[in-house]
Amino acid sequence: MKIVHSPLHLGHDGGMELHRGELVPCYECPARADYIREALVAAGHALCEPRDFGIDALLRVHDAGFVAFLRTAWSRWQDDGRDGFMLPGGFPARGLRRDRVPAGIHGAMGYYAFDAGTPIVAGTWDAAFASARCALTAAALVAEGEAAAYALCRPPGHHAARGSYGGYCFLNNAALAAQLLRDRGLRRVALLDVDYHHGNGTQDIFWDRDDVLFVSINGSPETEYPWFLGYADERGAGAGAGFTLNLPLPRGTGWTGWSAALDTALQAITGYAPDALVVSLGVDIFEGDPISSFRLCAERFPQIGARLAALRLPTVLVQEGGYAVREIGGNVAGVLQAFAEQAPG
Ligand code: Q9C
Ligand code: ZN
Repeated sequence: MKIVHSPLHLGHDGGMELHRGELVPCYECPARADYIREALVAAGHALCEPRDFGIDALLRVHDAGFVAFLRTAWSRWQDDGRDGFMLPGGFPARGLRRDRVPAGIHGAMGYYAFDAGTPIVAGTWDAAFASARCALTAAALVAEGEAAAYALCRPPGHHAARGSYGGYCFLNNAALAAQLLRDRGLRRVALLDVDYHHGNGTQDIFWDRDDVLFVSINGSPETEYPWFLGYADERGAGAGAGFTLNLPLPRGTGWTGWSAALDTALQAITGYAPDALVVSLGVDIFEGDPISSFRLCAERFPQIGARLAALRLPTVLVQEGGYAVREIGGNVAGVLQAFAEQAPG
């Protein structure tokens, strides 16, 4: 199957994240995408570059002010005489104003970010925009008749909301893919997020809509990042009431619990009778992941792929997390296997 990927991801590198009280090199590193690309090429998949899309494509799911912030953040940081990497030092939490975007770069960063784990460096905007174009291109390929396509996105996207970034994510690649499918005439899109972490950004974007069903299997926010979204009682609002489904699971969940949640998720998707499927494919559900706690062994990934492919829906797979760098390529290739067998080329 077609793998859409851009080398521009390499520019998003060198930042540090605040992780459990320490500044450490980001777990979300360039080698992740390199290992995935190598494994997929070795498995016979066809690499292609993303097409051109303009900023307007991003504004289908993101606020203009937010996108402008991301696009200009690094040059504003440099104008402030700084180098290295950007992290915020404060956020508009309870009791603070959120109706004004501060004029200075430090305040603006705290306004748009929601954690101190998502550094911006010189190449971040080009990488994030290219990552978004990969997802948009994969969705366009599927809208044009491919049975399935995979976007090798880096940086990932599912934590990025309409107007905020965090969790290693800047632009919501999967949401952009789902929106493009809608804009190309597919009437109902199901978005299944299997990343270990809850896709708070995707949920935010589609919260009040019934044309995109958001289903997530995620570590319980009681103990897991992003902590403030991803509970089972979040079901959507307005026209979107009933079109969000979260299936939170406790730390340490293994295949029995996870695959039962997948059954529930697939049942909800089938009941929705969508015209297409977008998968937020995080492989940080792997037992060897350094920042996650589910216990799925490598053999489970082909099984997951087979169950997704069995839906027989036009499918856009979008890379999200996965930080066990040495095993990441094999795990992603495992998921894609059944799709490739179904639709060669
Ligand atoms: N400062 C994805 O898998 N780690 N993102 C917590 C808090 C954040 C994971 C550190 C994990 C984000 C796409
Ligand atoms: Zn994750």
